[in-house]
Amino acid sequence: MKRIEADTARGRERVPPGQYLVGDRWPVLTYGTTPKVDLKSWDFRVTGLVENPLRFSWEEWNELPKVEVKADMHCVTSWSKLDNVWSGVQAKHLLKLARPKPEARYLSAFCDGGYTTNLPVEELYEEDALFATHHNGEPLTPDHGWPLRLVVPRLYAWKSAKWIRGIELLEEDRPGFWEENGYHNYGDPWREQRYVFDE
Ligand SMILES: Nc1nc2c(c(=O)[nH]1)N[C@H]1C(S)=C(S)[C@@H](COP(=O)(O)O)O[C@H]1N2
Ligand SMILES: [Mo]
Repeated sequence: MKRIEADTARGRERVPPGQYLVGDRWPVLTYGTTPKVDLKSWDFRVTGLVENPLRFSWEEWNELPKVEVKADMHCVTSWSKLDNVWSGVQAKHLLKLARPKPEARYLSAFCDGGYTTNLPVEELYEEDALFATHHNGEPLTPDHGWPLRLVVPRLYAWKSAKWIRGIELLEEDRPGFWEENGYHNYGDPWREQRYVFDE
């Protein structure tokens, strides 16, 4: 398995301003309740502005090549958890399979339970962005996103959608759940882009 040590901070201060460390603890941050997921009806889709729309059953998903990514996690509510080892499918591998059209500049991630979040497409071409099934060698627990979550370590963790079921590639940006409810549209922890009024 390919191993990636993410320099999520890109040479800047490792812990972004205004964050504190939780050590080995891993808080659960969910709006609402943990959805029940049935692997028999589960699928993962790549839709919208792609040359090759994709749909995977759980069995098909598990045939995809895996990577391991070591990365930090920064929640907008100020906790950070360092050195998480995630494993799963590298996001850019999936994009290569789906072949985004030139006009696809944004994407919306959609989840069981109805949560959504938006990202510029280039964020999923970063080495450390992945769709993770495992954390520190163990399958994700239901509260942390089992069976699959997106992990985008360079941005605040609300972009790391749990229980993800797919991504839709878009020409125009489409704010997700928290982005519609006062969080910053992009969410760079090193620029403290927490809320809509932060630059
Ligand atoms: N589907 C879904 N994904 C989500 C959330 C959520 O409420 N629903 N919360 C986000 C927030 S605000 C954070 S900080 C992280 C927390 O992940 P954790 O609960 O595994 O620590 O998940 C993100 N992904
Ligand atoms: Mo968060």
